Amino acid sequence: MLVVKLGGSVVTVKDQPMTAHHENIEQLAEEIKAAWPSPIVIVHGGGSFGHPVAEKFGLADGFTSERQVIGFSRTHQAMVALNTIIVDTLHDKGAPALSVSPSSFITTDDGRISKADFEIVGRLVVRGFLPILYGDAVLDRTKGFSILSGDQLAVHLATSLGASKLIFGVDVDGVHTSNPKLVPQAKLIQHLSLEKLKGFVKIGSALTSDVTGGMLGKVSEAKAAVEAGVEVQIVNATKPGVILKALIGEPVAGTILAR
Ligand code: IP8
Repeated sequence: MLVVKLGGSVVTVKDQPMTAHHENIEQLAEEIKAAWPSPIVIVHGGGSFGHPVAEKFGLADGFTSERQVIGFSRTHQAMVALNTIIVDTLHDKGAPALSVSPSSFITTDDGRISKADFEIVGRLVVRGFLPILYGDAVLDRTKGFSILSGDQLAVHLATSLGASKLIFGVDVDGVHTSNPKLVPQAKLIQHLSLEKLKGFVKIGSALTSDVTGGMLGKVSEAKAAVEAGVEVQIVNATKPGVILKALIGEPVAGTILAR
């Protein structure tokens, strides 16, 4: 079983509210269909759909006022809208994509997944479906609400379902020595062992998020998957052919995180 997390910056145009990146989605749907029928679960991020709405209503801070209830619904609905575009595109390519709504079966405790029955997702895969989940607004035991990132969800799915590989499709080639969007000399790190990974997370935490460009959060989440024996691969999903190669196990530029 393979779990693929498609980043919000891949499937949406990040600086344009509620704008899907149709070209990337079409390309990715084609590649996922080409790798079919191997057992695959897809998770996608929020990009310009979920994040602006969640921020507007301060959902990440938890429940603080009644007006956030509509904000929770709207955040979820923004994610459903993006999910529908992705699922429809996969259907057009002939893949039996099936939308699975995280807020309906996952709750968190202080932002971390505390209750979830992933068995249904595994059973859907066995029955021949291609489940498509997403980062979502979810109920939280201590905070009332929280925003469950697609990264955390993908790691939990991969470990619970015993996936052989977890692929993160992002908009850069992998983990670099610094943020490649800001530092042109940044070098790609092709392999990160668990030992190096721990050091990386430690060093990264001391730096600003500008330096790590969102990669730190991903790597920190991914650590749990690596510890559980799941190989994690971070690749550039905006480059045609890369996700297909990662799915069928062909060599491709990127970062491998493994024990
Ligand atoms: O983009 C968060 O998922 P992410 C989704 O994977 C929402 O962090 C609802 C903002």
